Amino acid sequence: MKKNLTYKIIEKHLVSGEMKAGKEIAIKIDQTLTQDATGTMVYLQFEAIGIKRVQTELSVSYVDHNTIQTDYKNPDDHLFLQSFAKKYGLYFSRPGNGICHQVHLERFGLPGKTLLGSDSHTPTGGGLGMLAIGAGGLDIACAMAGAPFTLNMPKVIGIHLTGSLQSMCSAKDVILELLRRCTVKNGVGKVFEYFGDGVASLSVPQRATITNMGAELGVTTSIFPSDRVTKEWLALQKREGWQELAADDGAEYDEIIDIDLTKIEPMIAQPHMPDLVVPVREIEGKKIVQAAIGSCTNSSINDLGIAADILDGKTVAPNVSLGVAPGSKQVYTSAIEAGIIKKLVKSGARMLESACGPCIGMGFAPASGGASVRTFNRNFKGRSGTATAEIYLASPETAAASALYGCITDPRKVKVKFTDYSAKTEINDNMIEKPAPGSDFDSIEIIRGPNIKPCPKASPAPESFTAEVLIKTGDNITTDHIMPAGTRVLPYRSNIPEIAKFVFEAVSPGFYDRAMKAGTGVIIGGENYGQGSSREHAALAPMYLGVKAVITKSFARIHKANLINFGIVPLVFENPADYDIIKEGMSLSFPSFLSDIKSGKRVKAVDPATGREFYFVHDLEKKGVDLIEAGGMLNYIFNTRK
Ligand code: MIC
Ligand code: SF4
Repeated sequence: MKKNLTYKIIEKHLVSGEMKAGKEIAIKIDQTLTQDATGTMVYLQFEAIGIKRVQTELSVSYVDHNTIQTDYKNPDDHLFLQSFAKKYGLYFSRPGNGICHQVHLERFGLPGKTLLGSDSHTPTGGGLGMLAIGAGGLDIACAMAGAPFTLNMPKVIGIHLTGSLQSMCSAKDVILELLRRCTVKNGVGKVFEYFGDGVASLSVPQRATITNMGAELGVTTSIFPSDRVTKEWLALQKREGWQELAADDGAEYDEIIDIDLTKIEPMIAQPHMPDLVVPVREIEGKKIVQAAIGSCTNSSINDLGIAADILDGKTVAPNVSLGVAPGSKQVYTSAIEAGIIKKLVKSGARMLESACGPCIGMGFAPASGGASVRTFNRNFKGRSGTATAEIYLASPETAAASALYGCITDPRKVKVKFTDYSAKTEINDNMIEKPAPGSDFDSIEIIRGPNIKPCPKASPAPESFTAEVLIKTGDNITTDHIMPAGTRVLPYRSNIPEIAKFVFEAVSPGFYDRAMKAGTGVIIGGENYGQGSSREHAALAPMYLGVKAVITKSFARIHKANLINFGIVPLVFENPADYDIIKEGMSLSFPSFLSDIKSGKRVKAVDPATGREFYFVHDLEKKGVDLIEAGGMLNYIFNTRK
């Protein structure tokens, strides 16, 4: 059998299961990463599991999401994370050192390794030939404790690249084109593996832009081969550990998608979904109030350099505020040395911290009703911090050209000769703390501020219950809808009772009060429920509010796993027409809930008002059933240990 690269890496890491698409497998995890907004819960859970030191080859704790620090909550989290890393054997990337995915790519990622991260854009590492997967925090805690990661063996889709990009067309346009073709929901259960002659024309950061935003396709991960380009890039980073990795010639793929890079043109995602993609030329001229360059998708030195070269000697349009956030301290200092920052600041750009910032609604929100062109990866409604804002996603070329002209602009109208800044890379790891050496870890004290509350546990699954339908949503509900982020909410990531008050806040005001009153609830959803981020708070907080089951037409991968980890059953309508019959506010009785789950795939519910029966199905395998029965992963671990 001619093997694809994904197959080869999984085979090397396989702990159990059969490598057949859709079958449950478990793989060894070499590296983990967390960021602060998900990390505090991960480490509280790791503490609860009770292992003394991390068991992976390498685990890194980053601080990049909550860096605004309007009060004690965020800095308290940072101190907790820092002290935790020291005690348990992790590297700690201090606030200011940059966005986890960019820093991990630069400083830790290695071809052929598996990486599990508590952030959905962990597949950025696929740009280096890693098998890098985003997951919920509890899965990361378990991987750090040495447990293999369980997933369904994905289908592998070969993305066949030919040709090379034309001037002003970029890697971002490639992934936007794929989003246009495949949409946000068709990647579930798949890996996108890139191959073909076109690969060599893309740099590692360009590849990483593509694999990063594969998250928006819903794929398990995306991966590029590791070739000479990878080797040279790692050498630039003064890193060792390169190895050549590629699919066998003529390798088998479940499907092949052809992309001729030469034909790619500037693309843009319109509000409010990353797959509402059109060529930039089709919506040229739309006035904007803001442009932003950065985020884990496009914040490498060349991304900033492109903007600087376009804006060099000119001034940002008077109606536009341009924000630039370098992806890492390394990018920032290198860009200073290369003169990029000077060009940007002279043109009127506002330099932002090396952090997620506006991508997750932490500052730099657009004006009311304003349009903003961002090089980011998500444009869900309200995520920017302004409910009425219109967020467009595009390349650095398009964002900079639009900032210059004050309206959405096809960058091909700007004539610039770009400099390749990658050789300017300056290395200095002084903001990365190494795990403490020695053996007196017990004496290291964990610093725990008042906002850090223990992770709540679910109760074991009941045999029967009656629940209120707390909400009925449409398709493509994101985790930002379920558990919003931004300056008001993110500071409570370590405090579930408080953050639970924000569940479905914008979609269904009063959800929290209804859930508290009902005591036991279920959620009804449409297709691709829970797409977007890996935040387990979107499962943990509903669990805390008494949600026992989420019943949908289909689920996004990470959210579904998070629900199971916290003892909430993900169910799918056996008869999709029942979606129209079940209404918000009605009751549903589950007369034999646990027995149904354990004995087969069908769960029965009854409307007590009419006696009408409904059937829902689950696809849990043995481990999933055990987790539900126990009331989630933490209970399961404790029970099996007894
Ligand atoms: C995001 O981009 O939505 C986030 C914020 O990075 C999340 C993680 C989180 O909610 O903390 C993600 O992508 O997983
Ligand atoms: Fe941070 Fe945005 Fe990337 Fe999420 S998508 S990790 S918020 S930069």
